[in-house]
Amino acid sequence: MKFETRAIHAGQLPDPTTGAVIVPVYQTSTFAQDGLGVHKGYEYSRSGNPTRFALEQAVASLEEGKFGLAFASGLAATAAVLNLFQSGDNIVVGDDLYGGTYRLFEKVYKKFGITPTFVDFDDLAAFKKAIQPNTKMVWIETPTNPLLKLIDIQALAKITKKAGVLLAVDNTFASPYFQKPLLLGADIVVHSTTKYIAGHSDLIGGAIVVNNEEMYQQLKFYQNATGAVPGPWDCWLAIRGLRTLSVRMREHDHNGRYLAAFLNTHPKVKKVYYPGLTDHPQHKLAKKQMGGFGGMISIELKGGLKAVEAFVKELRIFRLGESLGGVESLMTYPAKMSHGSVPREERLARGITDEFLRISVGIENKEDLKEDLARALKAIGKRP
Ligand code: P1T
Repeated sequence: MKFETRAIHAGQLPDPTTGAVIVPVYQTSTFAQDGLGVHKGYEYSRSGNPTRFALEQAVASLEEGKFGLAFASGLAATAAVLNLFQSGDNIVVGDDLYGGTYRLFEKVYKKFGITPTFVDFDDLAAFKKAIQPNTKMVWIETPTNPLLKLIDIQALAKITKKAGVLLAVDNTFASPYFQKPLLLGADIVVHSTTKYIAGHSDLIGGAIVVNNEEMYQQLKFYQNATGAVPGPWDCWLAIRGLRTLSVRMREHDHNGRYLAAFLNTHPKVKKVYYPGLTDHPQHKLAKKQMGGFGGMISIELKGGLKAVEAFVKELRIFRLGESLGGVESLMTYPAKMSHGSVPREERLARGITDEFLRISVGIENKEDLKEDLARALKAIGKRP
């Protein structure tokens, strides 16, 4: 079955007890047992819940992986992956990534002896060089948050396989509609389902997809043992969202291309970061590795913080806020929002300047979105 069909049917068979076409919200903490140790596959909703299981199967199917696991947030999913390791282990991490993921590596797991080595994302050889005898995993996002850099997953997977380490890819920005890391050789895919998968900015969730059964069992153990599971309602909303993932992603991509082209020629914009632009350094790779370029655009304005302030004040359709991947357009200021947890020097060194903005292009009418941006850009440099 093709992607669009799997999105609507995978893991979503009619309910066995009633025939309900839509997976029910199994809003229950526990399940009655017929006798000691005799049950219908579910015992307690932290260890397993039918609505969650439907979501887990659906996400696994979209990633063309064997096993899926759902979590209470993207960071909970990332933490579950990190629980696979122990003190003394090293993880090589691409240096452009979500600020919260950076914080989890740097401020939480590091103190337990799992050390991250951050490497220059632009350099495949740097990843190879950074792998030490105690390295257990390479962790990347591609495209990255927020600089929208890409890395060749297939080439990196060759390096990690040869070195005998795992490759984990946070696929949140591309979504499985545009990119399937497991098919390119990755071992673990992680999602913040909060974003494109659920797609409506109405829940926080995460997911992991793997092909290796032993690893799945280990991750499932940590899912239950640490307990960061999503509730049935959030799972239901995520399922409802992912059924339209293909339709939404096509629109995000369509609007993204349109607005990136507009911004790229605007005199008040210093720089546009969008893999769909021919001047993006990894445009060729984006065409090879991804099925589309998506709806994430980052820009640098001319005129510093003052310009940013004037610009965001004039926006009417774009909402100023943290997050991405919803049907509505959002404007994020990474320095104070998504990457507020990255130290200032570190952030500036990576190119996330004080005039840097990240745009999550929604699926509203593209002309309306363009007009909104154009009006707000016009306000830059005007006396109040
Ligand atoms: O917010 P949560 O569901 O826990 O997901 C964390 C996360 C993981 N990976 C990527 C690539 C992400 O972008 C995020 C969350 N990002 C934001 C909230 C943001 O505004 O960038």
